[in-house]
Amino acid sequence: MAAALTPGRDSERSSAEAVFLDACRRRPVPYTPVWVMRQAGRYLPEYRDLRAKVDFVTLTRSAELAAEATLQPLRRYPLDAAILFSDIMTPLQGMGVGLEFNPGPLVRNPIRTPAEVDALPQLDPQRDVPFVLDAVRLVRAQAPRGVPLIGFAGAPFTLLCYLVCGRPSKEFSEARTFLYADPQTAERLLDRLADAMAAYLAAQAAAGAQALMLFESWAGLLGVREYRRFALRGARRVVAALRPLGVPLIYYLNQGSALLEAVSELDVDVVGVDWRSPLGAARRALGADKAVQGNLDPAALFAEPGELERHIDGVLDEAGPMPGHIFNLGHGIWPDTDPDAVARMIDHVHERTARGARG
Ligand code: 1CP
Repeated sequence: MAAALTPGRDSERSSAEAVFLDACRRRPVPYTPVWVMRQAGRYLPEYRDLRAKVDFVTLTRSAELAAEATLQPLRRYPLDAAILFSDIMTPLQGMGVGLEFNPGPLVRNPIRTPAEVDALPQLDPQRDVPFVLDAVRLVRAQAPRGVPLIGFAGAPFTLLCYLVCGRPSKEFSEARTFLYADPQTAERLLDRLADAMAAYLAAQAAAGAQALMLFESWAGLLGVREYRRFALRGARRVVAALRPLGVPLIYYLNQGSALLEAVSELDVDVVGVDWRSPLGAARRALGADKAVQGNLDPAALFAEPGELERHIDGVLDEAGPMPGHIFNLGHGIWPDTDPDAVARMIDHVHERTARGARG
């Protein structure tokens, strides 16, 4: 049965779509929706089969293959949302940044000088990443049960970390020293990245993405003053450009316990929280006008089944009875996770939170 593609009254929409999008907007839902960060990935044998045939870049630059990877976890599990299979660096590659993945992103010529920042071209999504927009359309046409699709991008500061350092890192020290050594150039780079990601996310929404998410994986490395000056500035600029679209906006912040009060100023619908902050405390810091997403420790999926249920219950109890919780892990799922543990997690969240039929 075809999912309704136009917004309508809740009763006209398929239920999975309504449940996830209603939870983003803090409306009452019949059960707590659940999806998993990095739900398409190496813990799934079907993803490993796909990767045995093609490399990661080919996977992200082919609309059919990216759509297939997006749909794999939806066929296996009763998930309440899909996330486009791509990478935060894919649009930068479209802008001409030389990149390899092994497995994390490696930037051939890191960007550090004012001239290098100014030479970064603007992103034209239709011209530079048409395969991403085609993948969005294919997923929308094929998603089972009317499951809604989340489009995403890297938040500007997190992209800056890879562009300046050139590779994954624990400390991203060159990126952080850059903020102190040349703050004006850092701000210019963040503004450029913000404009590019705003165009990229708007194009994903126009192609059919029903919610948009910014991944701020590394801003937790910053103190609150630098977070506000650099990371929040970039995220605000993206959010301001997207707000008029009327699509729910999600901001995931890793290691952000000390930054949640600053995040409360960001005009998003949902904040994704890592496992270090209990959701009750996160809700208090963020205020009543934001939904929360998270935040089971990815390591908890390695617990015995009964223990896993207790850890899930702990997250649900922290989230509390008020509307506006989307269950997820606190960061991406680990590649050596047992796929059956994921099935048990999703079923337990649905069963534990079932609130009976609602109109
Ligand atoms: O070999 C492979 O299969 C490549 C591994 C891989 C995968 C499966 C990479 C390289 N990226 C991805 C997909 C991906 N990346 C998705 C898919 C959609 C889904 O969630 O199912 C998403 C949303 C991302 C986003 C991403 N990439 C983030 C933000 C989220 C997070 O985990 O914090 C980051 C930081 C990246 C960079 C990146 N790309 C790949 C890796 C291994 C990394 C992390 C490197 C590092 O630790 O710095």
